[in-house]
Amino acid sequence: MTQEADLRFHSQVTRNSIALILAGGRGSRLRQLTDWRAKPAVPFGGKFRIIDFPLSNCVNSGIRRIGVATQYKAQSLISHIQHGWGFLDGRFKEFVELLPAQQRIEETWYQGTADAVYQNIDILRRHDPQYVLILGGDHVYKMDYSKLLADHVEKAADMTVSCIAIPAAEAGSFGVMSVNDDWRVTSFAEKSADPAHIPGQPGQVLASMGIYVFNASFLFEQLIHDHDERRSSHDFGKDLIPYLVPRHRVFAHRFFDSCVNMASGVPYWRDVGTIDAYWEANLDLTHVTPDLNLYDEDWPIWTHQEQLPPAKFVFDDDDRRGQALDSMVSGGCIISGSTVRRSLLFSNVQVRSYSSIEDSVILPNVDIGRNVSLRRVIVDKNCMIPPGLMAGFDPVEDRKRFHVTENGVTLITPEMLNQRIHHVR
Ligand code: ADQ
Ligand code: ADP
Repeated sequence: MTQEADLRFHSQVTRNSIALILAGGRGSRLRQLTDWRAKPAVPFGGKFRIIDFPLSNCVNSGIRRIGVATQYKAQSLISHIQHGWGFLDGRFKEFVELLPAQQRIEETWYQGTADAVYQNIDILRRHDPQYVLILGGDHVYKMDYSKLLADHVEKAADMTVSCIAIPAAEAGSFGVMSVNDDWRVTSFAEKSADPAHIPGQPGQVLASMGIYVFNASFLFEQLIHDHDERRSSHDFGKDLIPYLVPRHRVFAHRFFDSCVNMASGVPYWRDVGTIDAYWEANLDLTHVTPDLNLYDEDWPIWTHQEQLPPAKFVFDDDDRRGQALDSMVSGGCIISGSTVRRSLLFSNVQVRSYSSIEDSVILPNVDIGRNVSLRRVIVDKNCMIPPGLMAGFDPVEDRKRFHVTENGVTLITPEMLNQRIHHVR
């Protein structure tokens, strides 16, 4: 195909597609960070929330008809989408539509992931798409979905699962597949203790990314069939894919072929599902050449941007310099007479005199008092850190009030401090 014909083909398949982002999961391994918000609403990268990544991937790939299925603690997720993504409001038939679990078809909340799609089947049908792209709302990555869709169409697949090679030791949290020479899926096991290794690459398995393309009419038929199956838990990974693999044309798509971010030659796809992984992925962004490039103008990550003044670094009354080194500092922050090193500060963080912040991730709207020392800490949104607090130096002491991970990262939330900033900015 010429490049022009190729582009035309891509834009035709994306125009005929609708994306459904499953954003209902709790993400309980993120501990208290998901006590009050769904995992897709967890702030990431100084300005964003996790859901901004799949949403931006859709828009940048040319998919502008998007549903977001919400369930668990959805208030801040819904408000973020309304504020940040309201520009896709249905004009020109482009939209981001919120689909809260609302017992429209069933008298139950969404059960498995397939049920979350089934319960919106009439809404999907009404838009009459040719292809349905199903995405999780839980991962940070940049991907051109138009290449995935084109691959699906070219192989005349009924369903395509996007995949990535991962170490076999991690396979227990994923669906793992085997493929033949044409990349047709020959077996699929969800969260198996004994997954098939990639031939010729011992120690590596081909994991499902939870990203699926279906021919729309095929999806609707299969969802109805699965819904009527009493033994099914109505989950794509547990029930639907293992049922479809031996019976229909299910293909795998290599993420390698559609990944937009390959800074170090390795495709970037992060779960950020644990406090340690979350801390590491955020701090990685402060490095000179991070694995995830947020400054790429060809594949911007869109979000809800508050109108905020620039970050400010000032001397205090005792002539102590306020400074940040090897760090990222967002709008509305004020650092006075204190030092921030190797850290990521989200919007509206104030750090007062004689304080020191190192290797830490500070979420929006946090006030850090005088003489505070924080090291390897995550501070949740709206915390008021009292003067003199030390955290990240003595795990035994920290465990009395805060959550400390195996790798020694300390999580501090307003509930743990018994102090919350009340004015919501
Ligand atoms: P898990 O990661 O265990 O496995 P799951 O908990 O089913 O996935 O969540 C998938 C996505 O759906 C997440 O974005 C979550 O927020 C959302 N979700 C979960 N329950 C929901 C509900 N009831 N309503 C709406 N949204 C919901 C899946 C696949 C594996 C694959 C991994 C990749 O089953 O095969 O390897 O994703 O991470
Ligand atoms: P986000 O960062 O996702 O905007 P917030 O900290 O603003 O999260 O909280 C998300 C939602 O949970 C809000 O509706 C907030 O009022 C609610 N919430 C947070 N903490 C508590 C609490 N301790 N008790 C009851 N509701 C809470």
